[in-house]
Amino acid sequence: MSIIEPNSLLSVPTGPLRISKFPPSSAYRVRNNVLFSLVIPTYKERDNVQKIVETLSKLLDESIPWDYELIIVDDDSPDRTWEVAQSLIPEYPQLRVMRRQGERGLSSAVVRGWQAAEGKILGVIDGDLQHPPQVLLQLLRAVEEGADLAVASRHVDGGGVSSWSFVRRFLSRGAQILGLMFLPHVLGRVSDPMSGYFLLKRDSIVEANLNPVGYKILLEVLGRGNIDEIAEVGYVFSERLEGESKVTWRHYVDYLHHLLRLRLTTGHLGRFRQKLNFPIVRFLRFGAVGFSGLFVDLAVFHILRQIIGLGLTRSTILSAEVAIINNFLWNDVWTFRDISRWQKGGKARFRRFLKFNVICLTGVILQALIVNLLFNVLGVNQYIAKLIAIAFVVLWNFWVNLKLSWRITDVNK
Ligand SMILES: Nc1nc2c(ncn2[C@@H]2O[C@H](COP(=O)(O)OP(=O)(O)O)[C@@H](O)[C@H]2O)c(=O)[nH]1
Ligand SMILES: [Mg+2]
Repeated sequence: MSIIEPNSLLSVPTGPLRISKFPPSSAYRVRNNVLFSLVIPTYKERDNVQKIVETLSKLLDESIPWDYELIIVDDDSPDRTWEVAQSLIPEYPQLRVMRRQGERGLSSAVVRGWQAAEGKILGVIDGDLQHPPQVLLQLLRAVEEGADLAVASRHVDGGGVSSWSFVRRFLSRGAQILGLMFLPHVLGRVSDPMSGYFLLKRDSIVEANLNPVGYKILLEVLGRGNIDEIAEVGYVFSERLEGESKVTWRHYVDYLHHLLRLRLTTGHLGRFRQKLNFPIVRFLRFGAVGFSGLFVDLAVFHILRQIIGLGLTRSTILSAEVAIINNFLWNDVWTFRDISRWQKGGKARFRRFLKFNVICLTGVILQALIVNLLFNVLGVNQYIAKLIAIAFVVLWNFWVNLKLSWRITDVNK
């Protein structure tokens, strides 16, 4: 076994974004689990990192000495924030640092940090000092006194935003109202669902399939966690002194995407879909890809026949194959993206492609059999027979590909 330096970087958890009941055994620290793990996501915060670590360590050393850990999750910042953070470890032994290189994004950074965390209480705070550290102790007390979740809120007594422009205030409130209309059972539970400063009991999100996009990790926790009691503590979002905000228009689009995803997978609709146990969204994508394949098939067929002058049979087979390749690629990068992400490499992809190909070709044979059966034996009109056969084969293609090509044991809609 190799000996790992005490101030080496934390390894980045891989696989689904799920928090296990028991913390991971840490390779280089022999100690009991700590009470509280606070994740600090950073991206280009080199000038803030020392100050935030210093302030938080001082605060927590006074209230729960040795019973906490600070986990900086840096997304491989070009300003090398992770390196600055790492150099602080000797001085702040409760600090751990993760440098993520493959994935990016605030919400998933927080979940990756929690996955590596040892605490029974998990938390998140911005790394730019806009979240006042003192509020942390109030949040901690609330969870220790029984709350499943304690949220620092700008919209209760004592809360506010210090220097936001009218546009940002407007967008923030607009986003909240839209979310309330879309997902009242999630956003209606707290006064500031956009807050990025909160603590929760590990048990309340254990084994939930977290699937966050963008910035709003609290929505994910509220939507998928098992949360009864919620506490809120007011805070004023202060001005940034160093570095700059990473919020762009892209984050508003991500937010809409996130709302839609939560709408489809939580609450009544989510429960209905769970009972139905059919991956509807995936199936719709598969159908859309199939539809695109139809046009590819026809276009290639046209080129081969009219421009190249190839024979009918060859053109038919070749154009069908091009359509199959088209469909495979779209399905691989879109319909089944979440699965293919974990089976990287050209070889694995090629294997998926071969299976996809065989399954689709089997589908064609199946179609011929069904049409024959319906038309010749049962006397069904030939077009209706063809339509029934297509519907059946699309389902067949989808289901068998789901189970075999992109092998999936746990359907995470
Ligand atoms: N790891 C990680 N951290 C991020 C990312 N985007 C933003 N952050 C951090 O998340 C916190 C809040 O981001 P910020 O841009 O200040 O958002 P704002 O305060 O709402 O304007 C800061 O600590 C950022 O460094 C990201 O993609 N990955
Ligand atoms: Mg900020």
